[in-house]
Amino acid sequence: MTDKAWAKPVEMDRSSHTYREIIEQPAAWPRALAEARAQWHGVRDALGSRLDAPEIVFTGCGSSYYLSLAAAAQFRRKIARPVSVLASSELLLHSPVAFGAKRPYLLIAVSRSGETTEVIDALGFARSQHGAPVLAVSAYADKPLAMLGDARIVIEAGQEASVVMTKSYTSMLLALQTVAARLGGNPLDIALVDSQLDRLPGLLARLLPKYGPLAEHVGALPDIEKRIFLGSGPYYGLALEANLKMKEMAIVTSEVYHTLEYRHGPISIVDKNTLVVCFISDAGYDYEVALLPELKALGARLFVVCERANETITKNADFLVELSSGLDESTRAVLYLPFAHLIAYSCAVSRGETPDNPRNLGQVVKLR
Ligand code: F1P
Repeated sequence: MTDKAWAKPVEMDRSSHTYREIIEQPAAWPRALAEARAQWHGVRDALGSRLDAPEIVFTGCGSSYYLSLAAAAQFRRKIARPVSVLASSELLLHSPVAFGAKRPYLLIAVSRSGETTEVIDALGFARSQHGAPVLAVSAYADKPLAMLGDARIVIEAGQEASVVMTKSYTSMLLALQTVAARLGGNPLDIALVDSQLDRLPGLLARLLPKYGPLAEHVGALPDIEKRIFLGSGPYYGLALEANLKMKEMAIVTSEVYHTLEYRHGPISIVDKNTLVVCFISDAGYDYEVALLPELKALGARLFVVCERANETITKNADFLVELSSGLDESTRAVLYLPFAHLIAYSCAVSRGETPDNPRNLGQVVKLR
């Protein structure tokens, strides 16, 4: 059952800009949605019929690669065309085996900074070798990526002082959900999606005070040695990002899998010092929930985020976030991530790390 010890806030330093950027997501999201909607007409005018390319390819690095995976899942719900995702280095260096034969597509290049060398070089490769038009998605208008794109969506609400991406990821994901609806082209669906996305900031504003202390308590648990993140479908890109936050902020090893993949070998390491963070979907609900008692039987501590908890979840989740959003699994996807941000942040601070200055990391990877 849920550990009530978390009811009192964890004593920790919250003065960092990383923490501030995590908790200001309810304020950032309306801005991100407004920025995306305001720029859509410019994108449509700049790309014209090139928006109707037979395939869409996302590319990015690090968090922006994981964001691309999450965004692609959103796009596949709204458009009938193939949507592919490649880490920028794969597109740039291994396209024959990573992408396949040359074929027409629209490239959507994602980068918070707009300066990551691999993304910029991948844009140049796609343009010169594949003749692909490019939609750039970034937080900065005056950096190379946005300036090189044939069109751009700049989400200034995602601008961060932090090295690690938090609100930038969720803000750009919301922007891409806004674009996905518009590419679908149905005015009624666009209006419905916009109205649903507009509910997310208020939902998070309610959920953060309710469950944030729980996440911070879990991050600070002293006897956790292994940390596993599980997510599938629209949540796999989110689970990858949650895992990266844990690595980047807390400087610990952690692992991430498609939820049901976990049984196929990696589950062997689970013990009483293992925390498993599970992002429960709607489409996979019964199958994903069935894994929980198996993990508990092996001694794992379970942090479960779901829309609604059934009896199995309530019985097996040590720590439970029930979103009760009233939204479908894809539309509500961003709501899962802030709790993982707080788990990672709290774990970092409890281990004496400084998330504002993570070891071995810089805000941008430049190769020259
Ligand atoms: C991509 C990235 C980040 C990572 C670090 C280095 O940045 O890999 O995901 O956390 O900051 O850069 P960007 O291309 O989205 O600016």
